[in-house]
Amino acid sequence: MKPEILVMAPSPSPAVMAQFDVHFTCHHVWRLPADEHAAFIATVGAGVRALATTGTIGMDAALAARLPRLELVAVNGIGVDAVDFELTRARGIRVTNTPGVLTDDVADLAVALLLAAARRIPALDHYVRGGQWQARVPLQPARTLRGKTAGIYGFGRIGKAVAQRLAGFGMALRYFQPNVVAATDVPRSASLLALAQESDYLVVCAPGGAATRGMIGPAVLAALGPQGTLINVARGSIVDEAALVAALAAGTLGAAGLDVFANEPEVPVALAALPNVVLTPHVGSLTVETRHAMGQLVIDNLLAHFAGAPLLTPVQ
Ligand code: 8YV
Repeated sequence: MKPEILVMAPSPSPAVMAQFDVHFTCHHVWRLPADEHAAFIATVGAGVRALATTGTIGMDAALAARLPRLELVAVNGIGVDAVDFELTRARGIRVTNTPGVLTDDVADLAVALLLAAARRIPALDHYVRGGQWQARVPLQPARTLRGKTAGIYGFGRIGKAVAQRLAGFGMALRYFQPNVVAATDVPRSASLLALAQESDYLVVCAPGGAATRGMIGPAVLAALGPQGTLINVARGSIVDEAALVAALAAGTLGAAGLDVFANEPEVPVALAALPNVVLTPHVGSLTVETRHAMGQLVIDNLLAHFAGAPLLTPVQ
């Protein structure tokens, strides 16, 4: 008999979706409207041995309570901050994620947002499409990246990949995270506040969760300053979103490029109304190639688990 798994979200890769159904008896939660999810999970949950979930859905206590035979949570993403680890530890449930395969695309998007914010691409696109060019509306020049400092908060795989790319633009680099990173030429600032003070661009690449919640608040945003730009491709929870909107609206922060938000898919109306922000809908890893690789890693972890083999990318 094939193991039963609960699939919370689809992969855009047809090959990945085909493998799910070949190897497992799948309960595809995502095929139902959101208001039917709880009832569906209550019906099938008793037989479920593994959960295929995403970085943002994760697994909370309410979901886990419906899955009494759960052995493995396979996260299709690098971030595991939405998984209740106290609970998985207590119940001996293993957890996997998809590190490595999404690094380049997420770093690319961070750079794309930085460039778009620095060179004001969305506003200029609007300027051309809206006929303002033809109407000869005066344009202010943007600021160059060359010689400016990018501070990277969270210097893991993605942070390092962002640094590598930005070095190519002639930017100076710094980083901050609590533990010192060995074998890097990039200097570490004394604190997150110091990093913001020393940077023109603050690029957030840190993991979400309790340790980073609200770390980018009024003081850090003020330190980044009126010429400063915040880029976030990590988790919305790291930024105090109300403080961010207030700083951008008041001009005490220059600009922002955001792929992640505190309460996705909700985006504060006041944030979306600002001209000095570039917004994308949490798509750092959303390319055909990367989503296929992530989905394949989910499948391979599931197969390894049910074959009694070592997990490929265990978190716990
Ligand atoms: C995805 C992510 O949005 O990797 C992560 O932690 O947030 C993203 O890549 C998500 O997990 C896709 O399933």
